[in-house]
Amino acid sequence: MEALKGVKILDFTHVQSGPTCTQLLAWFGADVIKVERPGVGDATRKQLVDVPGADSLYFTMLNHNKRSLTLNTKNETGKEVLTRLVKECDVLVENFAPGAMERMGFGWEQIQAINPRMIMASVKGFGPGPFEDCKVYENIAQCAGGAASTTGFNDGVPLVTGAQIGDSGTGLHLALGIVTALYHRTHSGKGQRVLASMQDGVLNLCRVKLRDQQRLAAGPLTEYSQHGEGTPFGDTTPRAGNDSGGGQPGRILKCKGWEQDPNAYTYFITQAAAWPKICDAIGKPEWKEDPDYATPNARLTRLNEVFGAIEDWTMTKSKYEVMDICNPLDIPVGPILSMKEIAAEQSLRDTGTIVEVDHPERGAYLTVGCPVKLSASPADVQRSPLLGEHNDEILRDVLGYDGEDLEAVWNSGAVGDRPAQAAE
Ligand code: CAO
Repeated sequence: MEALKGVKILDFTHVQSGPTCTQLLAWFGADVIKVERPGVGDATRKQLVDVPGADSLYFTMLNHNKRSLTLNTKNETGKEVLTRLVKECDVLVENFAPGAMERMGFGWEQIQAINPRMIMASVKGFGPGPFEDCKVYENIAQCAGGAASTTGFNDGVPLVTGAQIGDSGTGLHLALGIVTALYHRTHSGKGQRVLASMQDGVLNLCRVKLRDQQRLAAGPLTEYSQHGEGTPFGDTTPRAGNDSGGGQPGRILKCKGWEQDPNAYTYFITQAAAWPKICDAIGKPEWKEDPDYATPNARLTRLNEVFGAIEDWTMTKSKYEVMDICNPLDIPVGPILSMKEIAAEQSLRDTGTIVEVDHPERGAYLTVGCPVKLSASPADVQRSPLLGEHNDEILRDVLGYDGEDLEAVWNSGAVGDRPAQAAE
């Protein structure tokens, strides 16, 4: 049974942040009606195109299980259709530039007046304040949310990360806000405004770095490699390279084949409890009792030497052999997996984390399925809709247009040109 069955989402999202959110809600069973500009659609349909003429992977991988309605919301009939949609739906989700919904005539006040039960959820780059009017993309959010200043090596430039913490991360935050507001509505009977700003979302994910900013007042951050290397700390949380963010030192270390394979590496954590087993495994049993190495505090000023010795050992093994040896010993390690390896990983296929989907324009492609698994409500990944694929179906079944009324909507141009097979 789909957990969100019966919940209708009016989906005005585009690009990545908003679509991630509504895709999750669709996987949990909501009916997601994606509204797009006639003849144009979500800009990502035609970005990073790999199969000429087909919707891009950028679009298809973010818009599964949705229905597509093309609607010009600046056309008078389009506004009437949109008003009916607002009455029918439970949640409106949007991530337009600030002020776009208001300019369309569908700001929070108008939405509440049309349907007091409606939840209106938005992603914006920034929350209220000096930057609230700015347009924002992923990497800007990573920079403004504190991630870039704390990512990279201490002697290098700030770095952005491949994990889309600004877009997909904020989409996740917004989805939680929406489900929470839906729960609140079950006893209040009222909708509410839900806002997830990308800066807030990134900062939430960088919480440990604000922790370290405050710890600096009490002295050097001893678990950072730069402490043992004798590099003084400044007055702000530094970039920590591949140091682990917690109290158990860790590093990325070379494994056998690293000279040819850019991903022949493992992450290795010197968890305190596992230290004796680490010493035995790497052939340094004397370090178990030696006061210079035996305790976590003693090791903090020797991390380069410690990890150097561990790397001498990991370089004699493949990243999978390191995993096979360390796991039974409760030593936390993890291989650096390439996207090629992840795509081929059978266990990820078995759990529905990697899914092969068929698409009428582009054929079969791989996507990432729902990352959250509900035991009674498993997600069934369905291909993304073609532009305007569900126009007739939504106008009839959701909004009750029929006969002349339906013809009038088509003839107004509000939903674009009628597809050849439907026009008769
Ligand atoms: N019918 C008629 N008009 C429509 C429409 C429809 N169905 N759908 C959208 N439009 C209009 C909007 O009303 C808006 O018009 P106005 O500017 O005249 O009010 C316009 O299309 C485009 O909106 P936009 O400014 O949001 O689009 P953009 O491509 O210029 O900016 C982005 C994109 C992402 C920078 C901006 O939307 C934004 O900052 N969003 C919030 C933050 C966010 O989500 N960023 C993450 C994006 S993923 O990296």
